[in-house]
Amino acid sequence: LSLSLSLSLSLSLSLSLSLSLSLSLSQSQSVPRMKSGFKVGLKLEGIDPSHPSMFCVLTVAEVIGCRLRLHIDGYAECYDFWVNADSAEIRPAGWCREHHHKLHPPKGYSETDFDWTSYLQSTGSQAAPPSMFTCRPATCAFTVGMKLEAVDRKNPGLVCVATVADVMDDQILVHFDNWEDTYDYWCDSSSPYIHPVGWCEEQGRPLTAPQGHPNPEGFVWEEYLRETGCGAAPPSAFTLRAPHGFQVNHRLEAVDRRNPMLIRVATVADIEDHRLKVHYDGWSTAFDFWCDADLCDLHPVGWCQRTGHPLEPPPG
Ligand code: MLZ
Repeated sequence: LSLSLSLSLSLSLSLSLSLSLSLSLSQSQSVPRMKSGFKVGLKLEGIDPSHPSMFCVLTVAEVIGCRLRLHIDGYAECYDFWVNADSAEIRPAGWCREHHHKLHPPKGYSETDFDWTSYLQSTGSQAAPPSMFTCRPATCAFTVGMKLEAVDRKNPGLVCVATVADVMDDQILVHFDNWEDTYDYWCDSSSPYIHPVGWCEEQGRPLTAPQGHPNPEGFVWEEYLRETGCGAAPPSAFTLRAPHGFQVNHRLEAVDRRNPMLIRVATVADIEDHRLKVHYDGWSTAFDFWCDADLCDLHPVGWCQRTGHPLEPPPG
């Protein structure tokens, strides 16, 4: 009796733990509603993770559960990357043209002579049908060209002058004025990293002027907006999200950062309002890392089993 009592106790405990965890998870982290239909060889369009401003021609190189390894056509395999099949960053062939985004063609093709129909024919391949992509009808109040103040996520101590460089559904591409696109990132209107014009002044924090600004210490928004002929993003467009619900010691399943093909048993080691520190169970704390709570590579306990993905247990 005591055994079955403690068993059912621990079962309900783990149930309530995973329940509280799934409440704090975003759509991209939970078990997808549909089984993914992606097959090796199918072609598609998507964002190059090392150049977030670029949409590229991609091929499915490997499928594990509902995760895909994508190859950037014409480029070395070392640029391959993993996404969830329901990622917002992948789109069917023809999406860029239809939505007026520039498509970066495979190496060896110029922008003007790339054409999906002849490319599929000459490579003897097929495009992933639109029905395989998760549809995202959401919108946002930002438009391309609007200015804002944004955290440079590669230098998180800096809040810098930035511009909405692109919009896709409810996501905006944050670009830092006069910097290369390697600092760019996609986020939605509830991101804790973006603020309206004037936020730094209000908070008594320094604002980093655009690179090469003649007087970076004396940067004045009014002048800059006039000079660039741009408008500020309206404060109402920003919708700060609630803090996440992760708690220290919550268990989860997390993609291995060094070998993103693998998913490991992990534990929440520390928390902040919008971030958490992930520890891989059984590994040195030297591998612990801080990430945003909405990172697509974090999943609830049971996710691997339910999506047909191997789970790396703690070593030993
Ligand atoms: N130390 C770096 C900071 C770059 C900051 C860019 N912010 C968008 C450099 O000067 O290269």
